[in-house]
Amino acid sequence: MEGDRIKLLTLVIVENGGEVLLGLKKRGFGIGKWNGFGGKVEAGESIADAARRELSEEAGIDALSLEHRAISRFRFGDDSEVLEVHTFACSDFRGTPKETEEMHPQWFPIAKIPYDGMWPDDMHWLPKFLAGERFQAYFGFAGYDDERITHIHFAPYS
Ligand code: 6OG
Repeated sequence: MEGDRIKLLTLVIVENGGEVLLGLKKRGFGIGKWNGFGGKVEAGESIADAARRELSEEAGIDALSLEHRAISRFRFGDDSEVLEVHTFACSDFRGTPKETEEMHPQWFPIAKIPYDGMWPDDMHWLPKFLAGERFQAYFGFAGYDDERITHIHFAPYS
């Protein structure tokens, strides 16, 4: 909407032979949740470069290729800020995931992804994402202190 402040963020979902790498967030926004790896896009940085940097900082691995597959937008309550999360698939990387100050990484078979311990939007989009779909999504949350989803909308990727 007009007047919205857009905050650009990245998220990388690492896939390897039917398993997905998730990290248990040890601090900051989403603490205690399993998620992909990512964070804020810094001034002067491309979105893909930010995705690569955050993956390296948080999981200790280097992406050799990244595929931009989704844009998800999140609003909490009637806040004018919208989080715009650019989500990439990575199936080619160098290094072995290691625990960092921010994340405890772990591989999960797709059938055992811990949706109960993730952001509640994830169960709506991650299965599509892992099936190779590209999309845009919008999720409205009740508020910052109330993570119930009030709106969901999917649109074609563009
Ligand atoms: P830092 O603030 O730690 O980056 N993120 C979300 N991920 C999911 N799956 N659902 C959400 O629903 C999210 N909101 C934010 C983007 C925060 C990281 O968390 C992701 C970033 O990778 C609300 O720098």
